[in-house]
Amino acid sequence: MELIEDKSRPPLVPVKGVPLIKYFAEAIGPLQNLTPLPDDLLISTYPKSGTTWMSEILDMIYHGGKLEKCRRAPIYQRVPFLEFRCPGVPSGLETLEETPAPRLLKTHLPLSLLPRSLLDQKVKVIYIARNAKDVVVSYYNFYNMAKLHPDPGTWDSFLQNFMDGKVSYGSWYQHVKEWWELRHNHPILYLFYEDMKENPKREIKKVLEFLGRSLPEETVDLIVHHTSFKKMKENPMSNYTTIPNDVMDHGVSPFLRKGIAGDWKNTFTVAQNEHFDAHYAKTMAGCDLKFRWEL
Ligand code: PPS
Repeated sequence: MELIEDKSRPPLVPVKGVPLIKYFAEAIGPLQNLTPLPDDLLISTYPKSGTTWMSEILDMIYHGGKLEKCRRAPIYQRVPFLEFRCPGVPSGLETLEETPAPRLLKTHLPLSLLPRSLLDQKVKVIYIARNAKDVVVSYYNFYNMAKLHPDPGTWDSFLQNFMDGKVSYGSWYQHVKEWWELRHNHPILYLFYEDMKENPKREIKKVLEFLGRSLPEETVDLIVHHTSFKKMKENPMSNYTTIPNDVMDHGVSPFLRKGIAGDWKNTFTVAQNEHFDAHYAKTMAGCDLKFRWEL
């Protein structure tokens, strides 16, 4: 683990045209040597789309719903975040080396930066997509509290940067579309955050089927209960409060902030919404992906 004194808000660094957090950009090269194991499972999302929620669900599935086992470590140690690097905290690759099989892996990378081996070896993927308006509001709050990001500026300028793909991980539009298309030639379960909110049990059953696993009904109910927003928010092993305060400041905004569909209405102005909708219609034209903006 390296020690770097100044880790405050460095500017994003483009990698193959995709802006990334500076330290994550430095991880992309070494990550390309990743050797997947046959039973690895990749959780892929654009940021703020329900990654942590799905990670907790999967860890519970992998441990047969045994709570004590899922409390063994914080979520970012149980589910290594591949491109993660941060001074003073073990990197994603370092964490991965310590992780026994069967492994759960997390990434937000677009396909152009994903280690090729994950695609070539057909590593199973669970992709979660969330409507762009809730993503950008969640992302703005996250940028404010997670100090590895540059200063987000005003909400209005952040919204425009998001629409222009000038935030960390680049374009939401391209991300959700390219992973959607990948389902034609890769084993992917493509899920939606809004569906998980509407009926988590139904979505967990889809996950079980995709994994070829089964669990007793009462265990599935237990997983639904313990991965609820309320339970995860109060669980230090899933709420990121174990990360040093100078990296994530929960006083600015908690990591588990609101956990609902449609919260964007509390932040978007009418004018911003109209501007966003017009751009959205153009950018998503011809794509058969349909999102729900509220429940
Ligand atoms: S990250 O940093 O990209 O990995 O963030 P990610 O985990 O993908 O997304 C964080 C948002 O997901 C919400 N969340 C949940 N919603 C409902 N139920 C559960 N259990 C849950 N766990 C996390 C979290 O609150 C963030 O959304 P916002 O809208 O900011 O509340």
